[in-house]
Amino acid sequence: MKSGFVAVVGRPNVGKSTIVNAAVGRKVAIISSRPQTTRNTIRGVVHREDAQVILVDSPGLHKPRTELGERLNRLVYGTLADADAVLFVLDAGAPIGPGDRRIAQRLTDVGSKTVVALNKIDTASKSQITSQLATAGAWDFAAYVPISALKGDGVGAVLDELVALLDDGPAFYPETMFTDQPESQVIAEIVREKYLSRLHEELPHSLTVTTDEVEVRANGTTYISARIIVERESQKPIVIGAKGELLRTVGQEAREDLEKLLATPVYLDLRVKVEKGWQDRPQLLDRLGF
Ligand SMILES: Nc1nc2c(ncn2[C@@H]2O[C@H](COP(=O)(O)OP(=O)(O)OP(=O)(O)O)[C@@H](O)[C@H]2O)c(=O)[nH]1
Ligand SMILES: [Mg+2]
Repeated sequence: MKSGFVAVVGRPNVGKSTIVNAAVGRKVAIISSRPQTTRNTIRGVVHREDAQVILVDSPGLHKPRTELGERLNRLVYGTLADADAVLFVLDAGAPIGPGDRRIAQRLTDVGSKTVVALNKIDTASKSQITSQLATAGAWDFAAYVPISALKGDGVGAVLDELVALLDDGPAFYPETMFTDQPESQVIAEIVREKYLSRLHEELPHSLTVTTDEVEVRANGTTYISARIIVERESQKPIVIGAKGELLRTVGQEAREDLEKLLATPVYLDLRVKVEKGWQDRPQLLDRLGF
């Protein structure tokens, strides 16, 4: 069988995580309409008859403005070195810009075997798609596939192109495994996802979540305690909401997802904490797992 690791790269918000979820066939990465949703590399495992493809989802590549941003970019470029192939994602609706060119240059320099997915074709016009393909075609990568990850169109074709670039190898993961994330990370990400769509402007970037405790109690309930961390005292009341309403709604929705995931009743204890300027504090970033 063919097998290998594929780094999924591209600018923020182009749909990398949506593609990974569609290819794996279940939700392994959270998704939102805001850039910088993904903050860790997440492996999603695609099991096929003829191949095992491990898609390494990563944070969008952007001009870093904080220590966190720098770390995320380094993380992504680091994954290229270990990858057998690369899936470079473009947004069909947004003209190819300097950010895309920088990534393309990097991939060419590293000599990565690359498939380009032109995503979101469901919202782009025919002429937009043609002109994007013509521009990107100048990079001379292995294949170019127009897709809509949202509708699932073309995702199989992308996988076929990637498999063609991989060598024969073993299955790295058992068939029952779809992601490499520890449970505590999946839990924290689910809580963060519930906030992303509800907060405006800069606040989503100022928020992170850590799981402090996961314990299955004698009565079969999983007790989970998680902390929502914000950067400023003024952000705390926003995250909690009037009369605690937002915190309650987020807790409720996250709990429903977690009960499905863990197949047990869940007691979710959420607290909000201020860590001043956490995105620029190296030691704190270490502790938070970045
Ligand atoms: N119309 C349309 N929207 C899409 C498609 N794929 C993804 N999206 C939307 O694009 C937004 C971003 O999707 P994500 O998968 O979170 O993007 P990402 O590249 O992982 O973003 P970061 O992790 O922030 O870098 C979400 O609102 C998705 O629903 C698509 O094929 N068509
Ligand atoms: Mg993502």
